[in-house]
Amino acid sequence: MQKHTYFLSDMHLGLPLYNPAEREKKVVRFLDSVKNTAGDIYLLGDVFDFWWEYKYVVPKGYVRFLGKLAELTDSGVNIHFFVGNHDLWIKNYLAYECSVKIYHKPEEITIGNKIFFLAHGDRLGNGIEVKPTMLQRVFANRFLQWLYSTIHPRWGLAFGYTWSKHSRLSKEVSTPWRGKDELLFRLATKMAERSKVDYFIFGHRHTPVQMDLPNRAKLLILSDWITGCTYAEFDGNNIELKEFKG
Ligand SMILES: [Mn+2]
Repeated sequence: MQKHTYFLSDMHLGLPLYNPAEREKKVVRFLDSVKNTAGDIYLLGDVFDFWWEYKYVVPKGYVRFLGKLAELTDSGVNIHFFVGNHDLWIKNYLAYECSVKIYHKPEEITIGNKIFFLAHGDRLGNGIEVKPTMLQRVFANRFLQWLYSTIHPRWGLAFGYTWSKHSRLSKEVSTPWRGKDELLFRLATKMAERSKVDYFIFGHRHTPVQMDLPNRAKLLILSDWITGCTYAEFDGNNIELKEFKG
């Protein structure tokens, strides 16, 4: 049987809103439901609402989710983890403990006879990767990351959780999709005109969208798993946005 490929994003695990325990269980039920059909699973960012790992310490929680990732990779499913703007500080713990492959940049990937352009969807613009903002530069600065790591987790993680929750509540609660005015649509259109990419798949916008692009390419935006649960499934020939009903 031809194995299928699945794409999901923006689970924001740990966000203390809309029943976080049930959200984690729903994601786990989804992963369990595809374990026999999946060859590859792509997690396209903001899997965790906030993640910071220290040399000997990782955040509490997520045991069902992490256990399911390990179970799937142990059984031969490839799990790919693109970091988002909420979990860009993922280092090597998940790769080591759950055999997940971590990506810090957008990637062009061939699956079957189709070409996919995959990214979380932040920091993208007409020049593909746009100049980071001041805050993004601070977040990505190695020295500041090292400095932050020296703060005791009691305070380092507490600060991170507060920032993350505030950031979600203040500006990132799903805003309506503006169609052809959206940056991700314009970027994908421009790329589709001059590349062989078939499918552009992003998260970040928290609202499911499917739009046609030049050269018969398609743009797919995944929903979050806070209030929705739309994922994309590729069967080797066709791709479809689907809602998880489990
Ligand atoms: Mn998000």
